[in-house]
Amino acid sequence: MDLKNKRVLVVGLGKSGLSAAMFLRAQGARVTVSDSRSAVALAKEIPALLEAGIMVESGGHGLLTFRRQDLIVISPGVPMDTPEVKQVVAFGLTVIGELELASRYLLGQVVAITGSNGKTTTTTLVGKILSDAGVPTQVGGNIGLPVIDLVAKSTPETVNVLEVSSFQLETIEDFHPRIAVILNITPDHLDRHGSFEKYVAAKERIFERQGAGDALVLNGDDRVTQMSAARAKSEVFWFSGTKAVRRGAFVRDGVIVWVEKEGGVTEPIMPVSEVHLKGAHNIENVLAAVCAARLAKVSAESIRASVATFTAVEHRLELVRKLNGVEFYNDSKATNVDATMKAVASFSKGIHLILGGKDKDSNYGTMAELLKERVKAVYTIGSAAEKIERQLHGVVKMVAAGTMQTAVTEAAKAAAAGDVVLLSPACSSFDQFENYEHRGRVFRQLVDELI
Ligand code: UMA
Repeated sequence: MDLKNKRVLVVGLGKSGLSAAMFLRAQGARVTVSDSRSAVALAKEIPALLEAGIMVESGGHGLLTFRRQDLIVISPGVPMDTPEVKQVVAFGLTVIGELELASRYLLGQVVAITGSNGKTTTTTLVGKILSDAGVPTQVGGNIGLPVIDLVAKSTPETVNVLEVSSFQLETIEDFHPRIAVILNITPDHLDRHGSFEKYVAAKERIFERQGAGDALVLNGDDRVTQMSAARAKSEVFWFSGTKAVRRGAFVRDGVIVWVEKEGGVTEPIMPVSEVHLKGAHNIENVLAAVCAARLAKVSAESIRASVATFTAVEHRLELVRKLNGVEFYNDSKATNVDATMKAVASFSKGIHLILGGKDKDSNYGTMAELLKERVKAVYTIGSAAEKIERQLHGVVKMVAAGTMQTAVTEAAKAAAAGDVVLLSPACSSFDQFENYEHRGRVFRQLVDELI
C-alpha cells in the first residue's frame, strides 16, 4: 500500500487515531485528523501533530474535509453511521479502521481473540504462554495498545496476539488471523450496532478471510458461537468447560486435556486445581488459551507452567483488599450484563454489588434470579441507575448511591465479615469516568482509604 503523498484523513483522536496519524505521516502521507472534541480539549495532542506536519480539524467533522481525501482511517469509537462517514462511503471513498491499516503492515502471524467477555484475560494469557515458551511475541489491540504501534517491531517470526473488538472488526477488509478465537457472544454494544444480529455479524468477521490451513477456536458451550462454525472455511476447534469435544480443549476428571485430531490421542495439559483465576468463566478462558497455544505448537509442559503462574488481570475480578473479614473486588471491566453475571456467579452469597454507569440498551432484568440468590444489596451509580432500579425492582434491596464514593461507603458499612463488596457495573463508564480503568482506579483508591 503506497501512501506517499496520498491524502489521508484520520477520524477520532484517541489512542488509535494518534498512533495511526503519526504512522501515516511517517509513510509520507498528507495527513489530516478530525475530532468532535474542541481544540481546548485536544490541547495536549495538537502541538505534536502540527509539529509533525499533520493538519487538525477540531470541534466537529466537516463534510468537505472528508470528501477531499484518498483514504479515511476511522477510530474504533467512531460509528460507521456517523453522517460524514456515511456520505463519503456512498461517494465511493475507502474507509478502513486502524486494525485494517495496521494489519497491512504487520509482519509475522496473527492470533486474534474476540468475544463479549474474557478477551483481555485470554489475550494476556496467550501472550504470556507464547513468550514464556520463547516465541517472539507482541500483544496489542483493544487491550489498550493500538495494533499500529506493533508494526515497527514486528518481524516475519513474530506472533502478534491481538485482542479485537466488534468495533474494530466492523472496519476490516483483508485482516486475516492465522488463529482466530471467539470466546462467547452475548448482548453488548447494542446501542452502537443496532441489533444483536448485527453485533454477531461484526464479531464473525474475525474469520471471514480465513481458509484451509487457518484455525478457528469456538466455545462449545455458547449457543451463538456454535452456529458460527457453519460459516467457517477454516478448521474449527472447540473448547468446553462442561463436555468432551471432538477437537480442542476440555476438562476430563479435573484435568484440562487437548485433542488435536478427531479420534486422536487425548493429551493431558494440567489439573484445573493449578489455575489461579476465580470463576468458571475463567476456566473457559484458559481452555481457549490452551487451544491457541497448542495450535501455535507450544508444548503441554510449557503451557502448564505459564498458566499455573498467571494471576488475575487488573480490573477483572481483582481482589483489592480484605478489611474486617470483607473482601473488596474490582471488576470494573464488566461493562455488560453477562460479564456481571459471571462475576456474581463466582461467589456463593453475601454480595454487595455496585451496578451502573452508562447504559448500552441492556436488559438488567435478566440478572434477577441470580441476584436474588446471591446478592444482599445493589448500590446503583451513574446515568443507568434509574433504569436498573426499575428493572430490578422488588428483586433485592436497592440503595440509590449515585456516586462511587457513596456506593463504597454504604456497601462497606452494610457488609458483615464473610461478605463481598463487588464493583461489577454491567455498564460502560463514560458518564462519570474517562474509561473503565479510571473507574477501577477510583474504586481501588476509595477502598484503600476505608478504615
Ligand atoms: N470521536 C470523534 N467522532 C465520533 C466519536 C468519537 O471524533 O463520532 C473521537 C473522540 O472525541 C475521541 C476519539 O474519537 O477523541 C476516541 O476514539 P476511540 O473511542 O476509538 O478511542 P481510542 O482511545 O482510540 O481507543 C480505542 C478503543 N476504544 C473504543 O473502542 C471505544 C479502545 O478500547 C482500545 O483499547 C484502543 O482503541 C486501542 O486499540 C476500549 C473499549 O472500550 C478499551 N473498547 C470496547 C470494549 O472493550 O468493550 C470495544
